[in-house]
Amino acid sequence: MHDCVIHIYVVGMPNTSTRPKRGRRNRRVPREDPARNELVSRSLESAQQCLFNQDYGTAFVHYLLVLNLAPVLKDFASESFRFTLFKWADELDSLGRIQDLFDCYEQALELFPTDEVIINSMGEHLFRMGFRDEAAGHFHKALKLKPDYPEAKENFYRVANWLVERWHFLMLNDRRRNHKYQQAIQKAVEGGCNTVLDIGTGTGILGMCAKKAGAAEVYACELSKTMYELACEVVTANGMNGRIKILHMKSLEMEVPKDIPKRVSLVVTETVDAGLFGEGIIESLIHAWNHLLLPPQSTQDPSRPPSHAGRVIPAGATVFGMAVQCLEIRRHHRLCVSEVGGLATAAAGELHSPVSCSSEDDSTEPYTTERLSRLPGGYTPLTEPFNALDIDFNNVQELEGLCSREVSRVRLPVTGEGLLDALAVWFQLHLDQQSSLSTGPKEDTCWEQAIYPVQTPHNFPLRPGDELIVEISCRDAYLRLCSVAVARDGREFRLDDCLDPDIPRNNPGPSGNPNPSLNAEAELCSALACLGTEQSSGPRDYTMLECAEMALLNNQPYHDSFRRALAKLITNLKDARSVQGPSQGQGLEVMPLTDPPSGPMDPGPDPFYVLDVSEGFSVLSLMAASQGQVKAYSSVEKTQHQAVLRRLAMANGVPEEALEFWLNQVEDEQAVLQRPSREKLWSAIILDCVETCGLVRQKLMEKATLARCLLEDGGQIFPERIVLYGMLVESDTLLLESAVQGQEPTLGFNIAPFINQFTVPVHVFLDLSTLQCRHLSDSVELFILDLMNTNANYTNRDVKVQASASGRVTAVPFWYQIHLNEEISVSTFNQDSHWKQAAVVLHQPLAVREGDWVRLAVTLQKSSISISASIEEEAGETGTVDSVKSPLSDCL
Ligand code: 44T
Repeated sequence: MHDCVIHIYVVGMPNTSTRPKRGRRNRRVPREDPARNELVSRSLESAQQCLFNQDYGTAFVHYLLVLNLAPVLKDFASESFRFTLFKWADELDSLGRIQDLFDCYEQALELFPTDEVIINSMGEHLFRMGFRDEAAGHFHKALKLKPDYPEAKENFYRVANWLVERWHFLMLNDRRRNHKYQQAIQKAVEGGCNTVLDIGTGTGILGMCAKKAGAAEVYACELSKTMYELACEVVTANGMNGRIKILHMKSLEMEVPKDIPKRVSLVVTETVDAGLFGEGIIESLIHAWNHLLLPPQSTQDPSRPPSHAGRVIPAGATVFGMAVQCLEIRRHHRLCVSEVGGLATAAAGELHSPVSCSSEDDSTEPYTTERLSRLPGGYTPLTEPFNALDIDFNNVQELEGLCSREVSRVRLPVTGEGLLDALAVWFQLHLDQQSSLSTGPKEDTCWEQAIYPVQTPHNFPLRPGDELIVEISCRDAYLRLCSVAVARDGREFRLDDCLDPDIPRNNPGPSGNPNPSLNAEAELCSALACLGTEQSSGPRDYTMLECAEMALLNNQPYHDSFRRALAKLITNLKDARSVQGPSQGQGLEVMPLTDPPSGPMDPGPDPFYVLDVSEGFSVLSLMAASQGQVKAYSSVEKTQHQAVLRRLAMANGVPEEALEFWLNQVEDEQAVLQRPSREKLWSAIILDCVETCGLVRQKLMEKATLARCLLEDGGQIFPERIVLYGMLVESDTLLLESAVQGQEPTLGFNIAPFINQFTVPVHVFLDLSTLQCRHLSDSVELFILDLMNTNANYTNRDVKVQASASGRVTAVPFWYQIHLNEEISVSTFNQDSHWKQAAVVLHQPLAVREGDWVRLAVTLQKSSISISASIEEEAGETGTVDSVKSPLSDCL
């Protein structure tokens, strides 16, 4: 690329730095210039030739030259130019030349600044490289330029959550919270705090409250670019432009007088997450007290007027904790099964989820978040709520001391019987002396609770009379709670170590209570024996799995279904081969496991080739290999994960050569779907078709089309078909999470129209079983995706469904039945599932009366679904009526 850049300068082409000014003096009438025309036409020819020769880098430079010299050719050459750009960008990407890649996009956008395809594609590169905010910004821009552009729409919907997180809607819809903050701010300002800084202003709401209350000077800072821009729009729309100074920066970077002229008397902030400290409030407030706030009201000199003292809203917080048993948490954080899909799991070694408060590992988070009241299967409290911490935000010494404070230990009387799965944490935020907000599980609040899962592999039933010993500390600005031991009958048992490796691990059963076949006392003894009374012997070796991967591994029905479907396929293929006569295969790497070869010279029958292209960790390939006479290829990428599969293979008698790691062999990850070798085809290809969030994976149908071409006669894609189901519901919760509701201004401010631009019609990661909603219909088949015959698919379908009750249809939640073959299927709406569900929130609620027929127009473009609903005026025929409109073109 660099030599090409030199070429550009030689011919004097303007690039970013030498862009001609658009001033009037520079605007010349283009002259006819034969030499220039000659250069243009030669370069265009070269561009086309290079493109033909697949020399995309040179083609790209020629196109740049042509289009800069002769902008009139833009229309004519735009398609080829884009094509060249995308090809060249892919090459640069695979060469790791990231700067060059983005330079090319910048140059392309100089030429085509409003080209939504280029902007969207740049977003995709940014996204792949982990620049999610920037990527989301590009998708948003592409969509603004062309609202119907399906690729940008799909991309935007998938990432809008990073731009404007969904909780903004919840918080703005939470009137009680808004009102309490407003009151506290108003009181403080009226009491004399007249210079205010809003840290983490979001939409600008707290800053506007301060201004409205009469504060003389209001400043606000916001680190997210999108939120900062939104706050500027909102403040202007509310006539406060110039009266609130908004800064796009992290409060920690602010200085007096550079950013604000002098120290302020009030800091307002709601930079708290479910675990209180996760947004860095401790660090921000220490910095604010040291650099941005007036000194606090001192007890020695209480006469100092509030305008001369500094204070913070919220004034402080009280943190609570509680130990719980919860199957839903357990199956996402610990291995709960000793066997899955016919494979014994003991050899997997210790598996952890990435959520651990004890680990030093940077890749772990100390807690996850859940709304306890909405967890499927509920939870059982094992202790009373306990006070874990009190913190005064107006005391800088206390804030500074927090992280250097010694680890404190609390002993909690166990009040309930059950397995210890997690500590749940919530807090009360004291806005001032009078008013507070609680994020507790029993409150009617939009807040989630912080969940500190227990990661130990032991099954440890607690019972009343025990004492649970919990350590509380603050490290890296996170509050950490860790259950360390149980005191029973005067002895203390550590929870974080298993000193005797000979004692079998006692996996907690997936169904809740300790294995009922063991008598309770034996269960207890084995659990206790597993726990040392000594000091821990240091960190053990473990492998990390994502929470969804852990839940998948714990999902026995899913794996059993695959096992049966694979076995059936292999049997059919064997039968077919025996009809055709003995195989002529060569290069037979795999011996049959069940039917050993008769002599050393006999290589045995040709194996069946099975490819599993599941994303992340999957044991399906190993299950296939364990069928015998199968050579399985796994797409598991991480070395640690491959090691787990190798250990499982060995422990389950699967020969080493029966399982290979496909991505170690294919050079280019894009080429993941190809033949096992030139002369062979796959007997089965396992496609991972639904993401954990509840959406169809991107490019699924393209993959299926390709996969079909790589199958041997009688071979199969798993799944062969997926069927989308949905139902009509009335759910206010879904509305509250998707947009600021109602016509009324929020606290008197006009905010909704601005933030609602970031409304996304498809909600993901829903738990339909606990979603607060009224069902207004039975479930109905919405769409079929046939992976074995993609020609049979379509993009639009009308479905009629009858309302089973009167109400307002606000959303259509959906899920999938994944058909492995004619008889065997798994559902993504199932209590053992690692999948969540998704829902389309209707643009406008639709009022229905019981018995009405509703027509749902379902569209699947790429892999993004949209649904609109209308009342069917004509009396409907019974059942659902489909009208297939346009065929889904085969993507290859
Ligand atoms: N989540 C609540 C967190 N910021 C709340 O960029 C509650 C989650 C939640 N700006 C479900 C329900 C709920 N300087 O825009 C953000 C962030 C910004 C800063 C400047 C700083 N030092 C910071 C720190 C953060 O502040 C805004 C709010 S942060 C947290 C909000 C309804 N799930």
